[in-house]
Amino acid sequence: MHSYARVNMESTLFFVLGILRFSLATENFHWGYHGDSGPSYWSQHFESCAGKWQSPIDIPREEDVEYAGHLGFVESYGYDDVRVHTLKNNGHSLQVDVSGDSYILGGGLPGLYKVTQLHFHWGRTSDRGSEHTFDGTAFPMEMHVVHYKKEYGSINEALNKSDGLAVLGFMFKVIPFDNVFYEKFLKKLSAVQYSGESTDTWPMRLTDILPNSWQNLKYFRYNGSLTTPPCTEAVIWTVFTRPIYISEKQLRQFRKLYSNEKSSETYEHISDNYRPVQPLNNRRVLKNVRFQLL
Ligand SMILES: *[C@@H]1O[C@H](CO)[C@@H](O)[C@H](O)[C@H]1NC(C)=O
Ligand SMILES: CC(=O)N[C@H]1CO[C@H](CO)[C@@H](O)[C@@H]1O
Ligand SMILES: [Zn+2]
Repeated sequence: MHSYARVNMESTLFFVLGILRFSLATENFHWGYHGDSGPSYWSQHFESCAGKWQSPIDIPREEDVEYAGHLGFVESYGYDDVRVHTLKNNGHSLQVDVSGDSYILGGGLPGLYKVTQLHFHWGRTSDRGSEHTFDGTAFPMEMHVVHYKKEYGSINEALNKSDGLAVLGFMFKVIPFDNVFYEKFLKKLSAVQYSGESTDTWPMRLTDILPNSWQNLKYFRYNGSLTTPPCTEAVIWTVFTRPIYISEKQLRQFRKLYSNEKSSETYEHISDNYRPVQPLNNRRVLKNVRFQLL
């Protein structure tokens, strides 16, 4: 009796210490994109990052992508009313919070998905930066517009479901002149140079920073994950082929953001904040139209 209780107490203690050690290790780990906090270390702290259905992926050659006409086009409602309202530097990316009730549906999505935020991934130079690649080709930047399934009520609930999130991915391409729509919010970047800073923008329509008539465009579809820790496999990906155009000068403004807080002793720019492509592992990649001119 006596010794049983002792053994029991010891194992409880071990168990508690184990949890403590695990959570301390996880809390002390500040994930990033470089060195020993980079993508190849994430799975030591976030189990899902070693999963079988991870993102991003290299989208195979067009000819090798299965055509699934039943997908049709993604529809949206209220998208024109969605306002970009807060820009923030979260230390990993430039994140844009939006306001307004707006949903996407159709396009083979199993329900209504509510828009919540968008953010960007970019390279230090324009030969890289996107997370998804098209048959090995990277783009200088990629934007992710994040939605969660309305019936799950919140993004946290949705993260626990395999169809919880729907993310729209858009690639960027460099042109020799500025994109006037981006100029509007790039003007605000000086207020979010350091990690943790945020600023309200004057209301700007979400559709202004997407490609024209994006709903009628060709896309690739597959099941995957968040591309940042905790790498949860809860994302239905829709990656559009038509790029958004931007100038080199405008891209440079993203590259000037810092991943450190203003009070830091050393500063590093947020750059190459993309995760390398992950194995496809027999997943299907679909396309909604057979041919489309850009
Ligand atoms: C994604 O997963 C769902 C649920 O398992 C499945 O019905 C759907 O066909 C999958 N999509 C693709 C493109 O494989
Ligand atoms: C898909 C998924 O992540 N499901 C998990 C939701 O939460 C329950 C309880 O914590 C887990 O058991 C499921 O695996
Ligand atoms: Zn992203």
